[in-house]
Amino acid sequence: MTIHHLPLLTKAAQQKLIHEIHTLVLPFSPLFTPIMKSGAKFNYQMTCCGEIGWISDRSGYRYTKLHPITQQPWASFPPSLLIILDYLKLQGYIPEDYQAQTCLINKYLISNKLGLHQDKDEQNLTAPIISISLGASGIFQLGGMNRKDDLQEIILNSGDIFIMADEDRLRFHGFKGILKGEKRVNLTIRQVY
Ligand code: MD3
Ligand code: FE
Repeated sequence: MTIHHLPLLTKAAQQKLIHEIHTLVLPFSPLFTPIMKSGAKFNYQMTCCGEIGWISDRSGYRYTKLHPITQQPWASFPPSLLIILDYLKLQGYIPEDYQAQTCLINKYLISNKLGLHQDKDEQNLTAPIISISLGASGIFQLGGMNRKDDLQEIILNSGDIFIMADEDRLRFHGFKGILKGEKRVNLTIRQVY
């Protein structure tokens, strides 16, 4: 098993990160509601920062260099995020040569959820995935390699960093909903290629 669940960020660090997202990311790469190939809307809003970003629209899921609405490059990683990544490297949680190419920002309100899925739109399926939870606590579901495998429920609290590597990188997972509070922001950092 190569999963780390670290209650790492202090309240001050969480606030700093949220402030940077509000001032350095969202004005340039605004939140939007992705849609599926079918035309059905996802149940939450999202955006990205970094050299590329994950999007979903009527053409399907993919990584793009431009924000789908502004048609501009995605905002840069905010400084706090770069510092967190350096710390995770220094502590050996992620490899020294890890290249954080994108950070997906998902914003959930009460009753928003994300169905069970695998993350496999990336060319590189061996680089770890790093998730940072901010705001309301929520219930995360972690399954196995098959959709029908038993699900484990894990509470993600504000400031938690969750790292999936090696064989756990391809486990089914989803977000069941907010447990306490009104809005949750999840940052998912990936090396895509
Ligand atoms: C476990 N996001 O963006 S983050 C996603 O709460 C996504 O927004 C969820 O799943 C959210 O793709 C969960 C934690 C997470 C991310 C990727 C994983 C857990 C994972 C990949 C494999 C296993
Ligand atoms: Fe996922």
